[in-house]
Amino acid sequence: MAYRTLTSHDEGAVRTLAVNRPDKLNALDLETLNELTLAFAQAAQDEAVRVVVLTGTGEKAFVAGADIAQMHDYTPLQAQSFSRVGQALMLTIERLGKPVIARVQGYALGGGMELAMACHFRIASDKAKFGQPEVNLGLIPGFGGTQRLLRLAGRSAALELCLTGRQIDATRALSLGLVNEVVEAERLDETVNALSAHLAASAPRAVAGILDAVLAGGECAIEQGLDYETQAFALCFSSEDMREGTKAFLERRKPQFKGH
Ligand code: CO8
Repeated sequence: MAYRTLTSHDEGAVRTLAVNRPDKLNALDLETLNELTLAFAQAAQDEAVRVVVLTGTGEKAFVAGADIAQMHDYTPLQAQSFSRVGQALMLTIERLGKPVIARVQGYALGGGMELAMACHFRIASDKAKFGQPEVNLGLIPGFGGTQRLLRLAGRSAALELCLTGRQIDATRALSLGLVNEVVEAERLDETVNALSAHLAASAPRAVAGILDAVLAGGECAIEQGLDYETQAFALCFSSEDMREGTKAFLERRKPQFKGH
């Protein structure tokens, strides 16, 4: 499938999607949101894809936010629709059932930070910058930023970043729990590749169960969350990989997961 605003390439079971508007610092216009939604839906359906890496083209930006030029003339109803398209994309990513790694090499601002927060891992270069600068535009985050930042980093960080609109560097993002790891820019690809290879070799039924139990179960009362965990746990027993994983342990060898 050819995209106008994205690039997509597969290496083994890892699909890398890159927002490809480097002259606009990969800002998210409506077409990009729609193409990302399609690309993630296809990655979800394609059994050969076990892990998705999401990044931006060029060194300068992961994604510098929603496209301000496009938003400038929006009516409230267009803004509502734009926000809903963005929020649906973020939910599609979050509930993909396969791990999604944000490879953040530069600016992750506004909608870009929201996009990174919808992913399951954020690996950042030491040159990355994060922020929710919407308040500086007379706006608030509209792709789920107030909610995901609150859940990832707590109320004080969410209020600080959203109310000041300040940029923070990767080290501060790490200290807030916003990113998983910060590495030198030159080591970003090798770090992302090692993580994606590790995840791609895992049993997909178990991986999907963990994502579901943590993400869906984590939003409920503990009794319902525990029920999610029980259902996901039980479902693993339908997979050949679970028999293989436990057998390999008993036979003191490494498991060979086949994805069934
Ligand atoms: N939208 C559109 N174009 C952008 C954006 C953006 N978010 N960011 C950068 N660009 C464009 C610039 O206009 C410029 O284009 P051109 O060369 O045609 O003039 C090009 O990218 C390069 O940018 P700069 O010249 O500004 O590069 P600098 O190195 O000087 O600055 C910055 C880099 C600091 C990242 C700067 O570009 C910047 O501040 N960008 C905007 C960051 C921002 O405010 N992001 C938040 C946007 S609002 C948002 O994301 C809301 C999400 C929810 C929406 C839901 C609404 C309904």
